[in-house]
Amino acid sequence: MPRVSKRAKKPASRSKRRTTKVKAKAKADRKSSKPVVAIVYASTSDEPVMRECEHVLEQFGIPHEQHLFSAHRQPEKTAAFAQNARKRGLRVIIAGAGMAAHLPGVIASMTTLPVLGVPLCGSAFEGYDSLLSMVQMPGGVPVGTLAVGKAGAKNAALLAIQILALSEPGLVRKLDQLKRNLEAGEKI
Ligand code: AIR
Repeated sequence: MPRVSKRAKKPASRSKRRTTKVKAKAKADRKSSKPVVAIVYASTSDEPVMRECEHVLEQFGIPHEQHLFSAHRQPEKTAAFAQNARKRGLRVIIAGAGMAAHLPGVIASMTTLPVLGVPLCGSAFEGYDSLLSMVQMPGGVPVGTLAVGKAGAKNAALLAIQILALSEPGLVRKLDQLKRNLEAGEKI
């Protein structure tokens, strides 16, 4: 009589199969260098600070894309980007703007992807105006708002990586290493 192993593998549950599929897709997207994070900013004046996002994403090998458009000056381009972002395979959007900084909020109103806002300074109010424009979103339309300026740009990229790390264990190892580096006194 054939012996039946007690440890015979049970078929994976539907949710487990789906999680495995999502993880495999995330990994495949990263391998194919398909952008998973978009960095958007409203003016060339914002570029030097928003470059900090790019540096961090590059350190972690995250495929990303950049766009320059403003919710006020190019409203249709902003809408088209937000409406197509998920279909194009993006997973997180980082948007930076100064003054009456509506870019992340407008994008967030047209997508269900997580949107991270970086308030930028340069106006008479030194970023306080853009901080309030982003952080004071009405209920139902969240924008994860970071600090004003360079620290916010770096942290937006790190937070985007932490979101991606929820389904990519390889990124968790890199984030743990960053914590050790910070503890040893290194700066990002
Ligand atoms: N801005 C441009 N369109 C909408 C907004 N909120 C912001 C830019 C920049 C500031 O206005 O994000 O920080 C000044 O832009 P510019 O192009 O006049 O130098």
